[in-house]
Amino acid sequence: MHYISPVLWQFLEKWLGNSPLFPPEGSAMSVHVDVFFLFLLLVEIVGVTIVTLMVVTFTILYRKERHPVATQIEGSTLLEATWTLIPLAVFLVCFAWGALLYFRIYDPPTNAMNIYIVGKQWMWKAEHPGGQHEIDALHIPIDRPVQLTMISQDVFHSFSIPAFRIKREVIPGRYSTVWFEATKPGVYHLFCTQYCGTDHSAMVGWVYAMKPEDYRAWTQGSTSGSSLAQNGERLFASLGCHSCHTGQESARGPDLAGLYGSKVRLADGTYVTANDAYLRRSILTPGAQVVAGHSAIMPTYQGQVSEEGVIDLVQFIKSLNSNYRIKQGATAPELEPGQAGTPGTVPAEPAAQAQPGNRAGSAHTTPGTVK
Ligand code: HEC
Ligand SMILES: [Cu+2]
Repeated sequence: MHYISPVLWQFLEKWLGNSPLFPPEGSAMSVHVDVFFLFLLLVEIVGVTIVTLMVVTFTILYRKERHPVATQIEGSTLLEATWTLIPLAVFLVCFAWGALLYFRIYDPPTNAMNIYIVGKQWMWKAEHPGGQHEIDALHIPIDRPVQLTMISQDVFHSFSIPAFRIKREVIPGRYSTVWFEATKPGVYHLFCTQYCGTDHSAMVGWVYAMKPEDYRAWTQGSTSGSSLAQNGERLFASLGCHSCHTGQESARGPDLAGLYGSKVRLADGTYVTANDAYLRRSILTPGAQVVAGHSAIMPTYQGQVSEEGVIDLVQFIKSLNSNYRIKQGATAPELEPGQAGTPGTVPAEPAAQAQPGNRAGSAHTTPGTVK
C-alpha cells in the first residue's frame, strides 16, 4: 500500500489532512491516487528547480560583460540524448502508473452493490435498491464496493466526492457509472463540479459512510415500504407494458424474464448486451434497436416516464432476471442449493420463454408477486 516510507506517509497525511487543500482519505483508492499525485508533484518540483537553476546560472555565467563575442557551438549528441531519454522515461512511468490506476478506477468489481443517482437542477437524488430515496445525501456501507449508476434529468452535472477521489460526468440521456469502496466511517462532502446554472453552488450534500450494521439499520429505518423493483412493477402495469409483455409465447412483445445480462439479437443481425443502458433505450426509443423476430410496434415512452420511473422499470426487469435464475437452479451456481427451484424443468437458455407457472413469467400479469 505504501510506496513511500510509512513514517513519511503518516507525517504527510497528518499534516495535509488538516489542510483544506487536501481532503481526507476515505476510500480504498484514495491512497493510490494521492501517492501518484505526490509523485507528479515531486517530478514537477524537481523539473522546475533544475530549469530555474540552469536559467539563473547561465544568465550569470554567460552574461555579455564576460562574453562580449558569441561562440558557435555545434551541439552534443550525448547531451541531447540525455535530455530526451530521461524525461521520456519519467513520462512513460507516469503513463504506465496512471493507466494502471485508470483501469482500476474505471472497472467496478462485479460484486459491487448498485445505487442510482439522478442529478437535476439543483439536487442529487439517490435511490437505493430497497427503495430508499434521499436528496443531497448518500448513505453507504464501508468495506464494500459501491457502484453508482448516474443520469441527469436536465443539463450536464458532475458528481464528485473528493474524500473518495472520484468525479464523474452525469449526463442527460445516458447512464454513467463510478465506484468506490469507503474505508472509514465518516461524513464527507458531495459536490456538483460542473457549472449547471444559477444554484450550481448549492448542489452539494453529504456522504454518510457507515459500518455495515449501521447501514443496514439505516436502510430498515428509512424504507418507503417498496423496493425500486416493486415500484417498477406497479409502473409496468399502469403504463400498460404487460399488455404486450405477458411472458407468453403468443405475446406481441418479447418475454422480459432472463433478459438482463443476456445477448439480444437485433433485427439487423447484430447483438447487444442487455444492460441498464439497453433497457433504458428500449423503453424510450424502442424503434432504434428492434429485437429480431419482432416488429417495431412498441410505442415510445419518452416524456411519459421520469428518469426515476425508468430506473424503477429497469430494476423490475432486472428482478425478473434473478427470479428466473432462481427457478433455473441448475444454471445458477452462485445460489445456495436450498434456493434452487426444480432443476431440469426449465430450459437452460436464459432468454428462453417462461414456462406456465414460472413466477417470473407470470409476474407481468400479476403485479405484487415479485419481491
Ligand atoms: C404495443 C405493445 C408493447 C407495449 C405496450 C410495450 N412494448 Fe416493449 N416491446 C414490444 C415489442 C414488439 C418489442 C420488440 C421490438 C422492439 O425491440 O422494438 C418490445 C421490446 C421491449 C424491450 C426489449 C426486449 C428485448 O428482448 O430486448 C423492452 C426492455 C421493453 N420492450 C420494455 C417495455 C416496457 C418497460 C414497456 C412499458 C413502459 C413496454 N415495453 C411496452 C411491444 C410493446
Ligand atoms: Cu450540477
